[in-house]
Amino acid sequence: MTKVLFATSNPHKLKEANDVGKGFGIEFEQLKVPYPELRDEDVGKVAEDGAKHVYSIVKKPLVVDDTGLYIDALNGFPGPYSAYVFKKIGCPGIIRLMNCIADRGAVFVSAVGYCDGKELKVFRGECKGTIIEEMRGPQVFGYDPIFLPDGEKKTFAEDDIIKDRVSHRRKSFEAFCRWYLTKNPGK
Ligand code: ITT
Repeated sequence: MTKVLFATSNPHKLKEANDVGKGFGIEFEQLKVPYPELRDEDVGKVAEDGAKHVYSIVKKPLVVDDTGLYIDALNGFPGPYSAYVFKKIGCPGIIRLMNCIADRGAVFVSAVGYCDGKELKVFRGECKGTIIEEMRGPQVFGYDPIFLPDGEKKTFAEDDIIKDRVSHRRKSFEAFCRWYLTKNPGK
């Protein structure tokens, strides 16, 4: 297994990254180094800045993941502020904000930032879906109980196999793993 450091405080992100990584022979190892998050509409910019910042501390190649839930009818809110908004109002607050709103479309965007001192890269993954009117499934990871991915009947919280198959993180980490193996053949 090739090991890659993953700077995150979030054990769910780590697990999901490793579910992707194992198909590529890559194991992500948690690095608990907090970093200040840049304020930008684009989680890609936040991830890029975060990777650069953590690299300047640990001086080893690493990835970070910044994720946002962009709700169409709320002009992309909470987007890059998803962590703050989740802490303040959680899923019930989002359901209330969407009360009587017919357009339930939303997209999860995950951006993996990689920095090794020479290269600074970003890999994005998106998953479109809808915000449902009540929470479904265990309240384990963020907005998962209110996010129904397009074409599925279960929320991300109700079915982690579906999440592993179609999620924003599956796509961003797959793109990273593919690129990383091309860059480090035989590793
Ligand atoms: P880091 O240490 O990696 O930054 P974090 O939990 O603070 O971990 P973010 O800054 O990317 O992560 O915050 C995004 C917010 O969106 C946070 O409240 C999460 O709970 C939520 N979130 C992120 N990915 C999610 C996913 O796949 N499903 C549901 N909610 C998610």
